[in-house]
Order: sequence, then C-alpha cells, then structure tokens
Amino acid sequence: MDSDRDVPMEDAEISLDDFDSMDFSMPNKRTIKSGKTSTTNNNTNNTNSSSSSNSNNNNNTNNTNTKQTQPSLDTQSINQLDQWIEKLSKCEPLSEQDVKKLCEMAIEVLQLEENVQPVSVPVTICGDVHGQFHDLMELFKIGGRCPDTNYLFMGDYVDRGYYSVETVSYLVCMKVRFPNRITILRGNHESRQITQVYGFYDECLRKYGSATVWKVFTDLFDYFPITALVDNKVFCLHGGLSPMIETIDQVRELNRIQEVPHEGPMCDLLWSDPDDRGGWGISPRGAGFTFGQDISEQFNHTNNLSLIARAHQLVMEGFSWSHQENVVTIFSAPNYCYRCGNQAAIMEVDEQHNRQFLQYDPSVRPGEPTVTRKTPDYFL
Ligand SMILES: [Mn+2]
Repeated sequence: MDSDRDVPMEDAEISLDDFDSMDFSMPNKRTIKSGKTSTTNNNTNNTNSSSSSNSNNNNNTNNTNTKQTQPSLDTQSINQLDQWIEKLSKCEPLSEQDVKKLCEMAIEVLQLEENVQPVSVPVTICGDVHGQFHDLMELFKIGGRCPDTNYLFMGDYVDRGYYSVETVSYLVCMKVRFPNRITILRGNHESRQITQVYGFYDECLRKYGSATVWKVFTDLFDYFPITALVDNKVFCLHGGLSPMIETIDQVRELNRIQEVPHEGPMCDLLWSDPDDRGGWGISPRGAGFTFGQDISEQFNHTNNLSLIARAHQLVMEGFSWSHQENVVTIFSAPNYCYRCGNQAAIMEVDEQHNRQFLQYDPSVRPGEPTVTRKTPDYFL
C-alpha cells in the first residue's frame, strides 16, 4: 500500500478500494468524498460500553429469513459444523479436506438462495470485514451471538486483513449451520481476480501450501447472493446502483453464478458508490459507477423502498448517511488495515423498522501491543 496519501481527516468517506490501484485498467485516482460526517442519528452509541448494553436486548429470534425452505441438517452434520465453528472461534484454520467438505455443503445451501434474497426483521446489517477475524468476534460480542441475533453481511470478507481464511471459513460455517439466521452477500473482493492481488490467494498458499483452498472458496463465491431485501423495504448490497437496473425484478433476472464480471449490472451492484454529484458518473475505481441523490431517490421510489444499505467504502465512524438518508454506508472493519484509525459499525433494524447503529473499536488481543495512536498524518 502507498504510504504517502494525503486524504484529509475531515472527510468521513475515503474509498475503501482507493487502495485497489490494480483492480482494473483504469488509472487509480484518489477518491475523496465531500460528504459530511453523519450526525443525524440520535441513537448512535459512541462507546463500546453503551453499545454492549444494547446487544443483549436484541430479541431477533423468531424469524425464518428465507422464502425457500433449506433442507434440515442431520445430526452428524450439525456435530461436524459445531466442531468446525469451535475450532475457528480460536482462529485456527480448518484442514484442506474440511474446507472442501464445508464448501460442498455451502453450495447446497447458497444455490437455493435468490439474487435478491428476502430477509425478515429484526436483523443486524454489517459491512466490510476484510479478514480482521478478531474484530469479527468483537462484532458478534457487540451485536449478539448468531443465531440469537439475525445477521446480514454485505460482502468483502477476505483480503487486506491477516485472517481471511479463518474469517470466511467461520462465516460460511455459520451460514451452513444457521441458514435462516445469517445472510452472506457477495462483495467485490469475493472474486478470483481481486483475491489474487489483495491477499486471500497468498494467505491460502501460506497457510495450506497450495491454491486448493483458494480455488474451493472462490468457486463457492459464485453462489453468494448479490443483494438482499429486508422486509421489502431496505435494499442491501455491497456497492450500489447500476444504470442498467431500474427495478429489483431486473436484479432477479441476472445469472449470478459466475465470476464478478468487469462491467454490466452485476459488476455495478458490487462496485458502485454514491456521490454528491447528481446523475451517473465514471467511477475512479475503474469498475461500477458513481450515482447521485436523484438516482437513489428514483430507485427507492420506483421500488417502494425506504433505504439502500451498502458497504464498500471506509467511513470513519463506521456508518455514514448520504443522499438525504436514501443511502447508508456501513463499514464493519475497525482500524481498517490495522492503520486507518476508523471506528466500525453495524446497523440493527428492529420489528418496527427502527434503526440503531452500534459502533465499536478494534478488539484488544492478548500478547499484542495495543495500538491506540491515531493514524499518522502521512497516511490520512
Ligand atoms: Mn468493496
């Protein structure tokens, strides 16, 4: 990563994939949004302690989230999955053989899901995790354990952090074990091309001695749903809108079981960003588009939505409103890349569709120095 960037700290939004200088052929430009830091939500908790106090009140236990019935697991599979989850909880990777078995089971589950996976409230919506395994464990402490709390993750589980293998293995295990309690969407990093550049491929080689585990996981990524629809009101996806998509039904018609394309509607859904300028704009990322408030308002009106929830961009407080609350960005990797100094957040949506943001800081790991300094000026 470059160390001489000069993104001003006043700006709340720094493009996550600002780092992604080699994703596509477009030259990499620094993306600085002029969007204001959100101060509009009065329910925001600013400390871990107040956040934690909320986590236990989260009674989202009484819903099945999917329309299609997932086949129930046999006792042997449940025991197997529980063993894997216990091992992964200690940040110990599964064996190659177990990863193969897990991904076979996961394909069975994910192929039954839809491009626009229906999800019921209450649910807790999460943004990028990027291999920061210990911070994912912190997320579950703050938000409540799965399956007691229902979760919707909006992609980017791998790359950047040191524990992509453990992170994605854990989330996929949870998906297979509790398919109606957790939804895992695809991010632009759940891709063969991107993971070869940004860490997951190398991590698999390092931890397993071959590319087999990388191959098995990236083949699985093709099955991840690309969007979710919470109670027909909150449209959730990794990136943003596409000039080729006016209605949610058009998303349902896509063939998603493929590598993330370089262009077209599926690419845009995983790559686009909201922007302060109106209309469609060329994305500095080299894939997807920027879209203005007029586009978000029209899309929400056409599809009778109250909100677009998306991830994909580093936001210093973990969440950020844009387009007059037609769009919210959620980012769940605190101190992103172990150096950005940002808070992380998740968004709880309750039965009455009230929204509450829970913010959290990096987990403290025993035996490791606690980095409390703010990100140095040379970086931000
Ligand atoms: Mn992303």
